[in-house]
Amino acid sequence: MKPNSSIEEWQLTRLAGSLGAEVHGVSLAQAGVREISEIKRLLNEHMVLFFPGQHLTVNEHVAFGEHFGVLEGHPNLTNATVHPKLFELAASTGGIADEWHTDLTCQKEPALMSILKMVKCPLSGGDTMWTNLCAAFDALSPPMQEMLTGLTALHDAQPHGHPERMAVHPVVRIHPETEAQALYVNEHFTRRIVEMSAPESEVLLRFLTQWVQNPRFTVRYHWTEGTIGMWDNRCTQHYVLNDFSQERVIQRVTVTGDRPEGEKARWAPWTQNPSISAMSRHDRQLFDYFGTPNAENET
Ligand SMILES: O=C(O)CCC(=O)C(=O)O
Ligand SMILES: [Fe+2]
Repeated sequence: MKPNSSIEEWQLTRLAGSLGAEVHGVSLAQAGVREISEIKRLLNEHMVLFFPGQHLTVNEHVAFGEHFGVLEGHPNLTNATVHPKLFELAASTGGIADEWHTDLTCQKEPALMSILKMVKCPLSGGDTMWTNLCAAFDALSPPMQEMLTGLTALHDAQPHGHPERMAVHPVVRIHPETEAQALYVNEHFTRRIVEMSAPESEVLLRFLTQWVQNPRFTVRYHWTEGTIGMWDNRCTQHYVLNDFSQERVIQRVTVTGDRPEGEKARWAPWTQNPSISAMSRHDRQLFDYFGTPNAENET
């Protein structure tokens, strides 16, 4: 990569109406304070950014990530062979994230940002899609918005074999920097609306997790090797298209997050109104998290 041109000379192309931009004219390996602060500003505006042709080494990738905060390993994947702060996903060993998700919302403090290097990709297929969770929230009707801001949801790591790893987050998350409201539930990790009965929760979650997939909120990116993609996990979800047969390998660093902020729940968890019946089995996970009725609520 050529040395950095001045920020005024970077070329930025928006990739869709809702989110996503590709940036040329910057060498991420040489990014200093001014470049990093401009990248943060652009990320707040576009939510996901792509920098083609960077070809960062593992150490450059880790160093670039460290400009944005403390890096964390992946709690559910043990691939420390490359670098303790970087993990690799290869399609041939099942590393295809073909379900819509925000990274690691099963944690109390979900990752703030993920920075991916496309190491090896098929010539066609294997694109990744992102969706803008603020646009998805804004497009809902006022009564739906009003109800959702008073709810919380339970997330778990069941898809990674750890249903006992749970966290409760607001259904509508307030972005700490832009203060925008984001619809913060996803089909991979979100299991239950805490304040609703199981059948109500199921219907509402199905609607919301499908709503965020509406094409008008999304961008789809076709990768080339050496591209760096970075996204803000506080206001997006993503999905990998499982439509390829050749090898696809990514390496990723993850910036540690903070506790998602939102309005306080306006209703008690469903566990506060227990009536023992055939339906009670659907509430078992809520009891595991909140304990017996009237126990202190952690959220
Ligand atoms: O492979 C990709 O494009 C994204 C994979 C993914 O979900 C992630 O790195 O968080
Ligand atoms: Fe992901």
